Amino acid sequence: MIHLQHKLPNFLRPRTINTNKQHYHHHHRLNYKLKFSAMADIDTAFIQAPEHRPKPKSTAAENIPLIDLSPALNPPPDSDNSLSELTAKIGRACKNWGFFQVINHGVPSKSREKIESVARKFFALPKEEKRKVMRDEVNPFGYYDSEHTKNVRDWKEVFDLAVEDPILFPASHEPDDTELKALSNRWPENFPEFREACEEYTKEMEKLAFKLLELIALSLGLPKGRFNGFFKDQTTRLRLNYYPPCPAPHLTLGFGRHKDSGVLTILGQDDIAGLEVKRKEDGEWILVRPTPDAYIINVADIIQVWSNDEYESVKHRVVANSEKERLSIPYFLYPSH
Ligand SMILES: O=C(O)CCC(=O)C(=O)O
Repeated sequence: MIHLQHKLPNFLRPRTINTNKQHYHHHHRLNYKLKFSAMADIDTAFIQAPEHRPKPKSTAAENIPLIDLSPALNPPPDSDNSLSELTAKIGRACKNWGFFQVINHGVPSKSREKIESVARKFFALPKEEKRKVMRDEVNPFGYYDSEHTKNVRDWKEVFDLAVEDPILFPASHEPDDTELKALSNRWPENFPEFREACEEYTKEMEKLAFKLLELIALSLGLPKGRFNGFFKDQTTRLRLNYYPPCPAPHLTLGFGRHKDSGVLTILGQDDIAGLEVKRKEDGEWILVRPTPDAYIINVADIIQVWSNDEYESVKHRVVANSEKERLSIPYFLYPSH
């Protein structure tokens, strides 16, 4: 009897997986996908086309700008100067990267620790428990474990909640349909700390989001409250992203390439790197190394419009990790529907 494994060329054998690009192109793609996924024992729905797979080694030589928000939150005596320096830094970061990190942002570390702790407990629950609060066709809030980005499945699980509860959404995608529907969050049973931690955290995020929005308005030479009027009946959401370890991180992504469609995003990532940002100057994917207690901010599509394309919404993605799980918590600021 012939052992299939012995017939496979060296680079296709288990444990000797070679991520060299040349090999990808030498083989018929479908064949390659099937063989590879069988060995790594993952569903082919997760496999990225070769050009979208992570590079064998991430570029992290330079990190995205790190900005200290204290001049805006605890203004020192010469606050005019330091505030204008701060807005200039934010303006440059938005223009050159579309991404930056903030420290001294005013969010208590206790709120962040609490939400991280309940999120980890939630994702550690048995699948049947998590599926009790599963998203459905009518209501997109709750748990979901088979998200697709650009038709490829992401190696992650998520939990979504709306900041305004209930939240008003158009009843259909038809442009002429003015009917609205009210949707409510779903909460896991017998887990009151989960809801409390999420609600407390979203309040902190909201304060930071409006502070950032004002700084961004100032950086564009606009009055600081220029954008504040668009948020009555806001459709802002918070998401918990859980990325389990993945047996084939060279073929998959935790979250495929995408841009955020809201106003801006405030992302808390744990200490496991995974987020990559497409650098504007050369299109390279740059790994955002975690900075303790910092938040990552990115310009999303609506700021791109509000700034007349001065600040562009930038593509990003999340690479998977073969050993470690990763948790991230984005807050997506959205105006009303
Ligand atoms: O997990 C991350 O670091 C980024 C997540 C993200 O891009 C998103 O949820 O839109």
